[in-house]
Amino acid sequence: MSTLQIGSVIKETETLSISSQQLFGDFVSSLPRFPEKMSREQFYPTVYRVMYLSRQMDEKFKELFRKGYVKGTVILCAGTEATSAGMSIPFRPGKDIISMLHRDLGGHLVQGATPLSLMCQYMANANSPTHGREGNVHHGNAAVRRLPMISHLGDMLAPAMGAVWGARRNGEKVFGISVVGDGGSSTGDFHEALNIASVRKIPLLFVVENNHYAYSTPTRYQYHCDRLSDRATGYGIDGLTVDGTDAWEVYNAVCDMLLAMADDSMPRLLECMTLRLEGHAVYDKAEYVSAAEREVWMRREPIARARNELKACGYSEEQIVTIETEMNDLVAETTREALTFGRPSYTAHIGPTYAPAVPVKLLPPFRLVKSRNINAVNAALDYILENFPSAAIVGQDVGVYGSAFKTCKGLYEKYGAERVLDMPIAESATVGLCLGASQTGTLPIMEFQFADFATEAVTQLGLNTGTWYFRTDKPAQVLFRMPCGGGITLGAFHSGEFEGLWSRFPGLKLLYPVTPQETFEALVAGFTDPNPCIVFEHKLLYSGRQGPIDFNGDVSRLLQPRRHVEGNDLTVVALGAMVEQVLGIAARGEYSLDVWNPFVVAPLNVDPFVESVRKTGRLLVVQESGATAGIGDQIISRICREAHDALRCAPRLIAAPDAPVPFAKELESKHLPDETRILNDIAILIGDKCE
Ligand SMILES: Cc1ncc(C[n+]2csc(CCOP(=O)(O)OP(=O)(O)O)c2C)c(N)n1
Ligand SMILES: [Mg+2]
Repeated sequence: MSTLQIGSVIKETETLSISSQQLFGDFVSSLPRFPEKMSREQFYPTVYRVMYLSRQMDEKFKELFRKGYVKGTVILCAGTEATSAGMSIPFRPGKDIISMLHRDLGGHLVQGATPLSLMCQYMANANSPTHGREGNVHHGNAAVRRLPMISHLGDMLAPAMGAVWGARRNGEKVFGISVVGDGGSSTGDFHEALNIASVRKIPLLFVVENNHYAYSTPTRYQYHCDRLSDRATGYGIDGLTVDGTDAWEVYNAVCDMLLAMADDSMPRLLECMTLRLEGHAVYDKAEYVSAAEREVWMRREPIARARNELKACGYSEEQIVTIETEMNDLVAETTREALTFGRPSYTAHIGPTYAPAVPVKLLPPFRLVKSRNINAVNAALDYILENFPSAAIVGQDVGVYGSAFKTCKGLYEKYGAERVLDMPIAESATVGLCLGASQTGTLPIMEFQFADFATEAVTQLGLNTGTWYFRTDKPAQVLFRMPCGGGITLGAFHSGEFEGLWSRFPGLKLLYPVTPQETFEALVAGFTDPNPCIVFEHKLLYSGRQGPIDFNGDVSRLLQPRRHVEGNDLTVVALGAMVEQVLGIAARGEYSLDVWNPFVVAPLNVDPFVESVRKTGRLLVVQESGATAGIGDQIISRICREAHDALRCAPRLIAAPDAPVPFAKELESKHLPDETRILNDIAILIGDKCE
């Protein structure tokens, strides 16, 4: 017989018929969660089991690392167990949003990650929850709201905040917990997320695991305030510092904060003063920690403290050893089983980077006899908000003001403050908010005021959002809008396109419409696509030519390159405002041009261009940005590789110089490609030199 105490309930089970893993699963699923709270006597046997297991798994990971079964950055949790287990127990698995850090094995265990799944993750074997795609500590289960880590410290906070926000918008009374280290608390995203959570009243518990070091850097070189929790005051929220080696103190603080959050729905900041008893990772001997410092730490060693508390609660040495033996058996059984799984294979386990298209019901048709692009954007946003109740627009000045280019005009009045939200100047955390919200039933649309400012969010958008599907098997459906491009004398920081930059991040879809019809379709298709999509809206084209919008309600075939003019002598692929320049030339009828807008800039489909080049034998690509790392060179190199036999001469690229976009009109107009340059290249390609 084996005894298992959960709170006050004692279960007796036949160890012969039920595996240790199953027993532990039962234990976790019967843990009391908020608003239930355990007494001290119930708490210690519960938490000790988790803490002890976490430490034993740590030891096993070390051993497996030495033996070569575990690779990569093996980050150990020794010293953090009381904080990790104590803070996580109250949260409701599958309901509340959980985002933990690399030393939170205990937290993952009480939130339902099985020891076997964790062991397989560390071994990166075929049974690993990320299929071996992601690093040891980057696991989670987005399907049950346990969001995975990425390496970039601080960037997990905003998605957790967004997931709480997204769920609460749908009436779910959920909370969230998101963990950061003392080191991570210096990142911009830490501050951006705290600020947004406070402004928007999002009940996320921010926990700082302060273990006195970030890698080798002591906290005196990281911040200059007494307590990190003091920073809460600056955001108008409550903060508290507790002894993170005392599980009961951590647990009580979290329970109290949850009660308070249920009352006022405000976020809270909890700093847990904890320990890192090993080096940063297995390869680090932590020689920078003095013997004296370590000796002080060891007096607070959390497992020994919890063991003593267990004795104080009336547990005999024999009973404690029974718990420890059960956990040792569990680790042994788990290791044995984990070692039976094979290695992942590229074909079976790598998985797609993009989420497959999901059938979207036929939407209502939409028609406008005449529109400019600016109205096309407004009409598309209105159409989306009207037809998708879970859609919400976030961005700077999108509310009453109607956004910088007035593309959101009237939407706030029509749909209200819960669906059109002004955001602080915090692009990175706003992207994170959108990513998180996409996981809990909200469909966010984020407007960047200018495409240039999206560089503030490269990690959140390019790395976190872009790789989300690959890492979690769950789509991240978010539409990002980027007003872009030059030609209106706004200088180097308000004229960029950056489509080449964003094309370097697999997982993102980039759409670049030109006409009002394309603009409407790009926004609706980008919104309904299960992947994160960026729509580039060229600012010069906002007030460009008028055209009709005739959308039949079918989004299934919109993401295709668009041919604007059919011709036989030269294939011209152009982007953004350059399409209009080329169309002006084509309209004069002097040359027979086959003019294309790729429309989907990434992932790039060059098949129609290849077909066109097979007809014309010549290729010109025209883009507004500099040549380096641009889409133009991507198109040319792909066509050279795929249709070199059809090319009668070398393709040409027209691009701006690789230089900042200058401000003065006279300078900018020379910087950007113009009709003269395009005509010149057309003449070269179609003329005698290209026979
Ligand atoms: C943005 C970023 N910069 C640098 C790193 C490299 N790095 C990984 S862990 C670490 C130290 C983290 O310290 P802390 O946040 O205190 O967490 P702890 O490891 O102490 O739990 C550093 C510098 C990173 N992961 N992310
Ligand atoms: Mg630290």
